[in-house]
Amino acid sequence: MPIARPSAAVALEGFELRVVQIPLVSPFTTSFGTEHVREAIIVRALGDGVAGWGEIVTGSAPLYSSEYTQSAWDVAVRHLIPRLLAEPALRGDDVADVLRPVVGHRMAKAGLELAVLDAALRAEGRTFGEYLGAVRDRVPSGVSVGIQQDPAALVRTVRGYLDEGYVRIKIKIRPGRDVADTAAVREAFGAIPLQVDANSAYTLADADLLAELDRFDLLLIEQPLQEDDIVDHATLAARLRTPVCLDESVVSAKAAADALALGAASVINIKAGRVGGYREAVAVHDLCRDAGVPVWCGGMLETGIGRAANAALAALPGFTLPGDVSAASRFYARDIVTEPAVLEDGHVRVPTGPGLGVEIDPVALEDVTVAREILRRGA
Ligand code: NPQ
Ligand code: MG
Repeated sequence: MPIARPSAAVALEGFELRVVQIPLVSPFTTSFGTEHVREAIIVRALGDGVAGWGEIVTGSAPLYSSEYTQSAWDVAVRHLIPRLLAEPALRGDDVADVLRPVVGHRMAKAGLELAVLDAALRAEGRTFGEYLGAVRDRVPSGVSVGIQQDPAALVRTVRGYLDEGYVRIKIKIRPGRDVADTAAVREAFGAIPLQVDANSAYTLADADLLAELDRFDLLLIEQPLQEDDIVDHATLAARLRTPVCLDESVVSAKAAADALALGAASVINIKAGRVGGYREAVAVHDLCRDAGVPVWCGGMLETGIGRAANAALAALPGFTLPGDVSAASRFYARDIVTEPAVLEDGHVRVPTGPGLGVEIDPVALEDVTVAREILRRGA
């Protein structure tokens, strides 16, 4: 179901951008590196009497994708925000079209779109979930577990999350930390819903090794190969019993359709930042639903802003697998919203207030802000 009713238009007066650095409760190790601090960009869209919040989910270095803090900041300041401020009034629905001439930079675009949508929906008194087409008031919560010191430490960490109530475990893998780690979790916890994420760490030459994971009855293997290895993913998928899920490769609804047509994936991870916005994320959802392909909502270690948006997105009907929408406490001791997402009976609630339905804690935000710039119309 495409978005039924467009958002109201906002007369934009400017944007505030902030770089934030938020300490993680524990280091998060993936095949591309270890993070101790989450760096991200917080966006505030300033309208006539309304404001809205967004989040650009880039990290400090171009390791997960080509975008990173400084690239997103630069393109937002020099190219994206000037295009938005050139519009006398702008609906959230039209942000993607206005920004379309700029190639790529999808995370930057998505964060700006979210801020405009939040402002418009707050002004209307409509929730982000209603706008997107959410059909649930809470979503099942999975957790993404980083690579640990050794398999024994991984089992201890996973046990902690299972005790908290997370309904699905995803472990990060990389060459040398794959079969034994997966085996340890499967042996320790039996038939729990379990999947693995390689973040592009393998090549097709590793197909025999990856086929060893077939014996663990995984829900899926996420992004084993490089972002543009669509054909190799199709070749690999034909050799594995484990369903292949794409993350990094799915940069648009068109990329999702192409991957499905080629047999490169049978499950898709949807992240609004990676596809350039929430409207595009809904388009990916819609085409997968029409094709009978299960989707789930990915995570980018969002603050309470992006996390609220993800909870709303994950409440759409096609999200039939638990996502990486965890409680804020999975990553942060102190969030920048007044009511951080909590885990209740293995679920995270979809906020019910206008717009994103979360309020910013101004002191917490100020404490993590390391750079700030305000761009005004006509300035
Ligand atoms: C994934 N997320 O599904 C991503 C990877 C990821 C929750 O596993 C900074 C920038 C930190 C980008 C951490 C999860 C990041 C990041 C993880 C991306 O592949
Ligand atoms: Mg992933």
